[in-house]
Amino acid sequence: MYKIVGFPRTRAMRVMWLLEELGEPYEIDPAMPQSETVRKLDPGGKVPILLDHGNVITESVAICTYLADKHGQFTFPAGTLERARQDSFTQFAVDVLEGALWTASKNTFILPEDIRVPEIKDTCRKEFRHGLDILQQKLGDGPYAMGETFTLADIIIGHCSGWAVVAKFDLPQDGPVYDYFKRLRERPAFKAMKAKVDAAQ
Ligand SMILES: N[C@@H](CCC(=O)N[C@@H](CS)C(=O)NCC(=O)O)C(=O)O
Repeated sequence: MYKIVGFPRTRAMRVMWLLEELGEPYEIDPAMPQSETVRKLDPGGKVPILLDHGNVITESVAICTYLADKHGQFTFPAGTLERARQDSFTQFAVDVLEGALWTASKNTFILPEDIRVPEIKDTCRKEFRHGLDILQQKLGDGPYAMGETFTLADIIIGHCSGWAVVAKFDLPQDGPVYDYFKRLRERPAFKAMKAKVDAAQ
């Protein structure tokens, strides 16, 4: 069985969501970032970490890519143009959406207080908002980033939308991006993941 090391209310949600989509059983060690348990597995002390038969995989996007490739679901095959487009969506989410959210989080509660720059948060909010405008232009007519096919790119983007709610970043109240985020939250696997995250509080 897969084991996720990492407190659920973190980027561990991405891996949980994908494992729920895959219908694969998993257990969670809710270790906190920078704890001894985590540092033993990842010198950076970051979560999530996936253990697959004792093999350690770090970085949420790498973990999701590994799992999707391994199980042949929620991804297009490597070396195809569809995969290149899917990876573009994923990298866009990490660079633009997560970049803004993570910079704001770091300057709110992660970095040592004496090196935080709280003023940066306004810029992060604007960058995020701009990112959503770009997302709207990138999305086609289909229900998901890659059209009819739900992929791990949707999981990374969807996770960023939930993070934005917690961070009190502005999100659209109607329109295609609003509908897209709502569609993601309505997936049974998302709901199953969310129930486990809420239960862990
Ligand atoms: N790029 C990494 C980022 C992992 C990360 O920063 N996770 C946070 C929790 S969501 C963490 O462990 N933070 C602790 C720290 O940065 O010291 C990933 O996607 O897995």
